[in-house]
Amino acid sequence: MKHIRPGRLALALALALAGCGKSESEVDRPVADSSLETKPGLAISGGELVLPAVKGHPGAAYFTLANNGTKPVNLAAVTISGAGKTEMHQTTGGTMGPLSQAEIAAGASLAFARGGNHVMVFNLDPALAAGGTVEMTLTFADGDKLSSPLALKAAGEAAGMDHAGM
Ligand SMILES: [Cu+2]
Repeated sequence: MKHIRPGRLALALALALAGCGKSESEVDRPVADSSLETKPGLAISGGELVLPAVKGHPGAAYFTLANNGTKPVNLAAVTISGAGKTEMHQTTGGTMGPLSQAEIAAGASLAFARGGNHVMVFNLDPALAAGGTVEMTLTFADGDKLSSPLALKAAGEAAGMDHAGM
């Protein structure tokens, strides 16, 4: 489990609140940081964060990570701006449990999708609302990072897995 340093969280929150959706990539970042947040050959698509029906409950994030590179990659952790804690989960036989690391072979992709793998998102900023975006950062076993926006969705827009009962 990786803890978000308070300073980093505050910065991420400020970026999320200042951003107006599509212009997030235009936000100035220190040069050293921006080089860490892209990983050649990898692409994130369909990123969304389904907000909990009841504030204070966990939400769930979904996305697809495609490895178009020539080497396997190991996804080790996911962090999301505006969230206190995240956990990768996998669903097997109707039971969900922690997913500590996921290897994606060259040419393969890994889907976090409703009813399957998902990222559980705890301690969400109560100010987050459907229609906005937050920034997700993936951390790989080799220390590389990759960032992508997640579209915020209301719980009602989610079909399938319900985390509110947990
Ligand atoms: Cu879960």
